[in-house]
Amino acid sequence: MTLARNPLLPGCYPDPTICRVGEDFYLACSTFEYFPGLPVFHSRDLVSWEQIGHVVDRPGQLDLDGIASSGGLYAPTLRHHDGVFWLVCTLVDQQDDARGGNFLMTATDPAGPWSDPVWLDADGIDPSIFIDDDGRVWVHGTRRAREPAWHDQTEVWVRELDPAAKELVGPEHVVWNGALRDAVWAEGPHLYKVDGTYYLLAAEGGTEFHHAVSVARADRVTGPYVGNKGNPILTHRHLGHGADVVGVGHADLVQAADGSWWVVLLGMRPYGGYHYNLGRETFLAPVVWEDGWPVIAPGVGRVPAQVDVPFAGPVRPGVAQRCASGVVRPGDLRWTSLRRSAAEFASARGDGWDLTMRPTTLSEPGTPAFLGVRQQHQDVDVRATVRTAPAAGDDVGLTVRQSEADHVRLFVTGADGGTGRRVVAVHRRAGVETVVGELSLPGGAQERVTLTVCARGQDYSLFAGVAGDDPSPVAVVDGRTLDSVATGGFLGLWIGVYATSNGRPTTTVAQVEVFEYVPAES
Ligand code: 6LW
Repeated sequence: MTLARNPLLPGCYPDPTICRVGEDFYLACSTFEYFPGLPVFHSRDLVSWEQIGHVVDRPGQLDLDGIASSGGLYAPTLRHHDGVFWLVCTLVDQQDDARGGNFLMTATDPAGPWSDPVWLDADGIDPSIFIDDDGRVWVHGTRRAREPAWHDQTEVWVRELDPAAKELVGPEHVVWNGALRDAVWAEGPHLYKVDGTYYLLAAEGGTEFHHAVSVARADRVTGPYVGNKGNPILTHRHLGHGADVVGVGHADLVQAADGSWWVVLLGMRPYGGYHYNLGRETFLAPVVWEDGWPVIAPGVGRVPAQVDVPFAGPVRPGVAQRCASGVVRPGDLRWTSLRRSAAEFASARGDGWDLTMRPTTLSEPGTPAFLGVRQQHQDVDVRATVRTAPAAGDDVGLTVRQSEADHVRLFVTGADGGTGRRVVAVHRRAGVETVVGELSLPGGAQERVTLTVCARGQDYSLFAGVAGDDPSPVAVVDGRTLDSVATGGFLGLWIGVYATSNGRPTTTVAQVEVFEYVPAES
């Protein structure tokens, strides 16, 4: 027996999409304003996953400049046909509807390089792609209903794609509005063909507590689709807010080479009250077919904590995403910057980075000198040792980030006027900043300083000290102010390093000697 532990991908890996090529599975997720975007994972057994690259990973491929937090890259769909990987996705700019839209990228190697985007003549979000047995290609997606019968009613549309021209052609068919009356946000649609019948799997209820998965089927790809009387076929909303996993939805089906069926989907794990700081994570569940309908987690009816994957061999140690602990070195695919490549401001030095300080701050929708990783564990210590001689107003430090408006900063800065240095902790909450702790630092300007974020449940304890000395406590921040339940948006937390001159011209280079991510034993 080989058990997959849920979540498959802990931390902010929402809106999973999966496809299989022979014995190999590939999976991608949303990444919003982070760069590189759309991570691609590989597995041979659905149990252990290894990131192999990103779809959006080079300057000039896709413009994320100025995209506000929780905008950017929404809900991709990944498919494979005749040696080519197809990915459709949406670039969302919540401040400018005219920017972005739905696009198609292709690759022959899922690790990349991926093509530049081909923009599709389709509005809305959550595009998906289905290649029929006859080779015809059908794109589908969701948008607000043209004539809504209720608030937040959406409609799923289907339209053919000319695969050579990569253009939508022919009539558009509106095929679905959700299974239940007043069903909001019928989204994340995916079409499949099983034993000659077309199936539409879609989320509804919104990507929060009421999230659910529904399914419909039709004799023709363009419908009409008839909903399963058992809809929704999966939801956790009936488990209440105290459930260990909530908000399950946005599912994608896949059949393994041995004929078994599986689904990946997103869910959230609240802790310290109804707060999910790790964001929407990727989960796995088994599927069987009964009377021509998929049944998710038969006999259980919810996302299980562990999933037996009979066809999987022994889990290859060291590959699973969850084992990532210790020094996070340059080149680790977990590193992300904001909106543009970190190559603009960061260069690897040993186990760490040289960050060329920028005037841009974390509080604006730009590209500050920031590099971070997802918070993937409830209890974790993140430590960074920095070496800098900051002038007053030059900040180098650690941040726990939800968005420009909501984050915590623990940083070393030059003391006003003098040659000393101090450590300051700031909590930015809905755009309002509060200094929550300060510490004067002894020693000369070039001393090495170790900054630590110690997350235990919803207590984020901040420490600082000259490297090698016992760290001193600086502040404790309540994590319940940082998750998307408290702040809105679609993201889980990132923890990373940053350097800023707070709007002033600068040539300062801050050295991050080492960055460690160490989950606490639980
Ligand atoms: C995505 C939608 C959703 O486009 O949240 O999970 C949006 N549901 O399908 C952003 O992740």
